Amino acid sequence: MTAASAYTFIRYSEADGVARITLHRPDKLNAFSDVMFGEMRDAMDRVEAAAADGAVRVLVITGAGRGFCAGADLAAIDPATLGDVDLGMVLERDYNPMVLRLQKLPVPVLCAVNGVAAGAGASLALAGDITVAARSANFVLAFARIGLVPDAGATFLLPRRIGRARAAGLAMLGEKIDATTAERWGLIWQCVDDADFATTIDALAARLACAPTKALIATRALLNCAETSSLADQVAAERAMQAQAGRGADFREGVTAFREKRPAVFRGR
Ligand code: T3D
Repeated sequence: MTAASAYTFIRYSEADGVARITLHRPDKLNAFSDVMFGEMRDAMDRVEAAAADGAVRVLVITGAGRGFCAGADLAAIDPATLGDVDLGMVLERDYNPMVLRLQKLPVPVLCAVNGVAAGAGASLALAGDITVAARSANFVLAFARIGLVPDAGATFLLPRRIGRARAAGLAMLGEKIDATTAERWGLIWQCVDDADFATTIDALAARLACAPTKALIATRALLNCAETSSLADQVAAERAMQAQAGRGADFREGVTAFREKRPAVFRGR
């Protein structure tokens, strides 16, 4: 079943268990705007609603045109108000809830980085569960170039993915790294040739749409709490999550399929 709808600055569709949000402001490399944030909130409401009845089991986020997302819309800033606007409030209202909510969605989030990901656009690219980039894409922590600090979770995610030295280099020098380097450094899961990008994303999304969704979401929660917990706390958390997974229909199906030497058919329960 396919359902698609157009907002102003994003496109949203659902088909075969896959929800897709396409940032759609290609002439501005999909820079964020107030309207886009509102549309993202609405789209995430829809993902949650569709996930509740099992119609959606993965969310793909990508960009239209040659960019993934260029971060904050710098053109929208009124030069007369520079220095007067509380950017902290802007983060609190728009960026932080978006990033935090992505990590709370009941389905895995696949960020498909089709082109440049800059500033908070790079943060968004890292905020999903799995990030795959086209070889021509690149990542630039552009914040220092305009006198800002990295935001939207970048200072949390970057050092954990690539280590402090590389995180500091990227954030303080504001240099671009290409997708091949991003993969080599462990910033993203995979970099694929442009010609294979769309099919790779579709195949990965289809695979995640047939995965044991609840177990994947519990895995995300465990990976997230591992960032700050002790080994003792972490094995306790694994115990609790595994107890839950062990009662799930997908575990029964997984073991049955293994014994019957056939592929498992997971229902995400
Ligand atoms: O206020 C708040 O919201 C606080 C939160 C801040 C979070 C942040 O994200 S701060 C960081 C903001 N982003 C940037 O600083 C990135 C700015 N863009 C660039 O550095 C470059 O455009 C890129 C490295 C991303 C790509 O370079 P390139 O050469 O491939 O493309 P381009 O020619 O620079 O850009 C193409 C068009 O997109 C161009 O428009 P034009 O001149 O053809 O009409 C350019 O102005 C526009 N564009 C690119 N980035 C933005 C943008 N328009 C508005 N805002 C942008 N961020």
